[in-house]
Amino acid sequence: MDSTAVRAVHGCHAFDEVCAAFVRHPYLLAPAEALAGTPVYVYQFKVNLKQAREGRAWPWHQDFAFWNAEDGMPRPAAVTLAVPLDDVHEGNGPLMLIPGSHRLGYLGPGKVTPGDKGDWRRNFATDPEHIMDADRARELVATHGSTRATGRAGTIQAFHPNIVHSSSDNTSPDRRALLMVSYNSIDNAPPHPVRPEFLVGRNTDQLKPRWDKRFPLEAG
Ligand SMILES: O=C(O)CCC(=O)C(=O)O
Repeated sequence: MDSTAVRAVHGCHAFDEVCAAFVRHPYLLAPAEALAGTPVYVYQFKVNLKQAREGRAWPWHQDFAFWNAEDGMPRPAAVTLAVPLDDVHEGNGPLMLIPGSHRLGYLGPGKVTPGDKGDWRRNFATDPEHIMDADRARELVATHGSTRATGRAGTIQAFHPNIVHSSSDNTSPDRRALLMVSYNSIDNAPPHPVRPEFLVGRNTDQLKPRWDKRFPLEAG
């Protein structure tokens, strides 16, 4: 289907003060550091938009397959914190994850060539490169099951760069906007990134926590 609906917005933390404060909030930064096991910086910031009845699926994939092949990220020593900006339900295209698949390492489709630089624009379409073979994904679902990341707007979901995930079309009347901050270990920055800075953060200094009362986040 041809659509001019915006699919994603990237890199806002680099120019928008609210987004810059958000990525430094201790409620995000502390779990990111704990899960990465080191100080971190923002590798990628994006809001994936699935407009009502128009937002399209993402095929099964592992994020590290893209980050390694396109940017030369050395190791999957990163973590993504996803924060839904809308309530997410079964019908508006939730993330689907295969539990435990991050422990299996990189799963194909073929050999990942670090720094393999295709056209990055291609990977924002609905048929990106580096996706997983559909039969392989079906086998994994049969073995490990799958789970949908549904929940209220504002919940924080954390996932590993090797977890196999996908999402379905938004067939509902409700928008699904999902903010995703991918934090990378400061000792795991790609040495020679090529993709534009709005996709691959160039400021690899350790992020310092900053409380900000505009974000009255509740522990829960
Ligand atoms: O926004 C989605 O539904 C899926 C996004 C995704 O898998 C990704 O950005 O890696």
